[in-house]
Amino acid sequence: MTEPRLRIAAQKNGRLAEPSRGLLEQCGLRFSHSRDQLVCNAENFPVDLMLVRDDDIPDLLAEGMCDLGIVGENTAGEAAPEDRASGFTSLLRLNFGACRLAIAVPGDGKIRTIKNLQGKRIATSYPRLLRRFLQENGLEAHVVTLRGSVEIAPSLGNADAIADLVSTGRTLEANRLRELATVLESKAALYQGERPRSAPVTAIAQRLLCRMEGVLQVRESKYVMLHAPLASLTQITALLPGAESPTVLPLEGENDRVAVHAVCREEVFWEHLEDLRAAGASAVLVLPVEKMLA
Ligand code: PRT
Ligand code: ZN
Repeated sequence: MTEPRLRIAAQKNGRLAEPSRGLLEQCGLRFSHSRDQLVCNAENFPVDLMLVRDDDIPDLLAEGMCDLGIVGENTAGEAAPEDRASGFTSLLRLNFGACRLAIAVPGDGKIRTIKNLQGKRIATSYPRLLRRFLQENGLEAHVVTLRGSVEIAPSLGNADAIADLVSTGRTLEANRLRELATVLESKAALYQGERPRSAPVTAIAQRLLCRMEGVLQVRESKYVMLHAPLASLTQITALLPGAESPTVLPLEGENDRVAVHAVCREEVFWEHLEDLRAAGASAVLVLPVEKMLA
C-alpha cells in the first residue's frame, strides 16, 4: 500500500510562487529540484506540491484534487464572494502577497467620491467582489469584466473607473489614476478543501499547520533575558512586548534581584529596552528564536 500523502496546490510562476515554496521550506520540507513539473514531491515529509496557475487553486480545493492550497484572498474571495458553500475554508493568513483590490478613477475626472460611481462603467477582473461592494454601498454601476490590462481601460474610453489590485500604487500613478476606495485588503492565505479526507492525511495537515504557525510566529519573536529588581518585577514584565508569563529565576547570591526570561511575540525595539532599563532592568539580552512549537 502506498503511504498517504498530503497534496498542496501553490502558484507555479508569479508573485506567490517563491514565497509559498519558501514557507514550506521553512517548515522543514525539502523538495526535489524538478521545478518544471506539475507535481513536486517533498523528500522528507509526506507532501506533494502541485504547481498550478493561482486562479485554478479554488476549484482544485473545491473538487478535492488537492487538500490544501496557498492563494491570495482576492482570488479565493472572487471564487466565493458570499462565503457560502465554496468548498474551501481559510486556515491561516500568511505574511506575503499583500495588496488591495481598489477602485481607481482618472485623476482629473469628475468622479470624486464613491457616490459618483452610480451608473458608471467600472472595468475589473474581479466582477463578483466588485458587485458585492457596489451592492453593500447601495450603488448601481455597469461592471465590465476584463481579463487583464484593466488599468488602461479608462484611457481607451472603455470604462469610467477600474477595480484592480494595487500594492505600491505605481501602476495607477503611471496611468494617471487615483485611488477612490478599497474593495478588499488581501494577503496570501492557506486554504483547506472541505471534502472529507482520511485520518492519516488529516494528521499530516495538522502537523504541517502547527509548523507553519510556528514559522509565522517566530519571524517577530525574540527571547529576552534580563535581571530585574524584585521590587519592580511587575512593572518590568509588563513592559515586555507580547510576552506571556515570563520565567522568573533566582540569581545566585542576590536576594533583591531575579533573572527574567520571556518569549516576546511582538517586535522588540530599542525603545522597549530603554524603557526596561529605566524601570531598573540590567544585563538585557535579546536573542532570535529559531523554531517554535506551541
Ligand atoms: O499565472 P498566474 O495566473 O498564476 O498568475 P497571475 O498573473 O494571475 O498572478 P500574479 O503572480 O501577478 O499575482 C498573484 C497574486 O499576487 C495576486 O492574486 C495577489 O494576491 C498578489 N499580489 C500582490 C498582486 C500584487 N501584489 C500586485 N501588485 N497581484 C498583482 N499585482 C499587480 C497590480 O495589479 C499592478 O498591475 O501588479 C502590478 C503592480 O502593482 P503596483 O501597485 O505595485 O504598481
Ligand atoms: Zn492568475
